[in-house]
Order: sequence, then structure tokens, then C-alpha cells
Amino acid sequence: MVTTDRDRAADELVARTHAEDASFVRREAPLGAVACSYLDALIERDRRRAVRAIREALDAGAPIKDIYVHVLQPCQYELGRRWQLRQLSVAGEHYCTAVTQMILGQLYPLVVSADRAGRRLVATAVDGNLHEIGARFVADFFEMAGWDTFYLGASTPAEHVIQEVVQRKADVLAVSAALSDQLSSVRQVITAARGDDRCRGVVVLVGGQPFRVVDDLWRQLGADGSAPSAEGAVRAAEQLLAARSA
Ligand code: B12
Repeated sequence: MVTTDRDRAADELVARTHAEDASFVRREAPLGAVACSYLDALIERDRRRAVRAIREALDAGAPIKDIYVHVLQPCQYELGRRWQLRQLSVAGEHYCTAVTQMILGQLYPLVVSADRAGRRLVATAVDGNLHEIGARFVADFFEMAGWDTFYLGASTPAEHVIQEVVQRKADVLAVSAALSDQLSSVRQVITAARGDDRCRGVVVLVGGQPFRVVDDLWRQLGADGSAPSAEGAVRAAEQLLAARSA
């Protein structure tokens, strides 16, 4: 077996941290049977079956938000757990993540809400962060709430984020980080937003794995708020904007 940098990273992580004992995908959880089928299909590299599992759940009436929260997210977390335990190769994780991104693309037409909120969001993974799906979830939940969203994907340098916030006249900037060594980039983008008059009034939200672990990390970095989930991000943004206009 070829040992790659990511294999070594998995070894280091296993040595440093304790991978969750239990799977993130549980049959007894909401939409658990769908999540199990989807995960099995991914692991068996059966993209058609994975697509079918999602399609059948939607046809049976599963709300789109539940597909995100109870199927796609736990399956992504489970891929990470299995990668960390060396039960899933780097190629396997890449394959499965690519299928999830394809599914997100297919779901997008269902995400666009007919009711428009008249608000605008720029969402991005911070400079250095190659994890795209957290920011994508956030953008899609705002879109479902009727916002116009501008999702920039992976690793966007601070100055380009700010340019986009200004040009799109964003009300909210959502910044996603996956690793603690990306926090300096988070601080950088916040500092750039605070130092630019054109961003006055823009609410800056931060989130992602490190913020799920340390409660007030967002405050330490100078953000306006955070949330552990995409749904929570919409609530936080709406509350902060309402408080500002009160
Ligand atoms: C897929 C994946 C990758 C892919 C990403 C591909 C892509 N196109 O996105 C690739 C291969 C690039 C990758 C690389 C690496 N990865 Co990786 N990766 C993952 C994995 C398996 C899934 C990520 C995902 O899709 N999550 C699903 C989304 C929906 O969840 P989420 O990001 O947590 O987002 C939710 C919330 O956090 C929140 N949220 C997120 N953003 C925001 C923003 C705001 C403003 C708010 C309010 C909320 C919010 O809402 C979201 C929805 O509920 C995770 C496992 C995991 N537990 O996440 C590991 C994981 C994050 N990776 C990890 C590691 C170590 C790495 C590497 C360092 C490995 C390496 N040595 O190469 C690199 C680092 C790359 C980099 N520079 O960023 C570790 C991090 C451990 C740690 N904390 O130290 C994890 C946790 C793996 C594990 N152990 O399970 N990875």
C-alpha cells in the first residue's frame, strides 16, 4: 500500500486524538435508513445507487433540509472518521465527497426559495481551507431562507473576499474554517472587513469544526457571531440584523 501525506496525517491524528468510537451514521436516527443506504452506496463506489437513495427519500417526502442535516452531513463526518481510522483510503474519501458534491448540485434547484428576503450573503471557505461543503451548506440554507447568496467555494484570499462583499453589497459574510491552523486566516479576513469602511454594517459570521469545539472562539477572533450548523447560521444572521435595525 502506498503511504501518502494524508495517510501520515491520519496516523498523526489517530495518535493525537481519539476518533469517535461510534459511527456518525445510525439507523435509528432521523432518516437513518436513508443515511445507511447512501453511505453503503458511497463505500461500495456505486454512484448510481447513492443518487437513487437520495431521490427515493425526496420522492417519499423527506424535506430537503433533512437530507442535508440527517443524510449528507453525518455521512461526510463518517467518511472522516473512517479515513482517520484508516478504514477508508484517501481516494475513497475523495470519491465519496465528489459524489456528495454532485448530489448538492442536483439538489440546488430545490433549494431556491420563491419568497425573497431581500438580503445578501457571501459565503466562503477561508484562505487555506480546502473544505468546501460546510460553506456550501451555509449558503444553501440562506438560499432556502430566501436570501441571494454568493458562494465562493474553497480557499479564498482575504482581499478577494472583501472585494466580493463590497461588490455584492452583502449584508452578511460567512467564513468557514476546518482546522485550527486556519484560524489566523479567519482573523485576517475579519481584520480586513473591519478595516474597510465599505464593509461597515456587514455582519461577519464564522463557523466550522474549530468553532464547534471552542464556544467563544468567534468572539476572540472579533466576529459578530457563530453557529454550529447552517440552520443556526441563518438564525444568528437574522437576529444580529434585527438587533442592528432595532
Ligand atoms: C471531505 C474532507 C476533506 C476534503 C475536502 C474536499 C472538499 N471539496 O470539500 C479534502 C481531501 C480536501 C480534505 C483535506 C484535509 N483534511 Co479533511 N476532511 C473532510 C471530511 C471527511 C468531510 C468535510 C465535510 O464535508 N463536512 C461536512 C460539512 C457539512 O460539515 P462542516 O464542515 O462541519 O460544516 C457544518 C458546521 O461546521 C457549520 N459550519 C461550517 N462552516 C460554517 C461557517 C459559518 C459562518 C457558520 C455559522 C457555520 C459553519 O455548518 C455546517 C453545516 O452544518 C472531514 C470530516 C468532518 N468531520 O468534517 C475531514 C476533516 C475536516 N479533515 C481533516 C484533516 C486533518 C484534513 C487534512 C489536514 C488532511 C491532510 N493532511 O491532507 C487536509 C487539510 C486541507 C486544507 N488545507 O483544508 C480532519 C480535521 C481534524 C482536525 N480538526 O484537526 C477531519 C475532521 C477528518 C477527521 N478526522 O474526521 N478533507
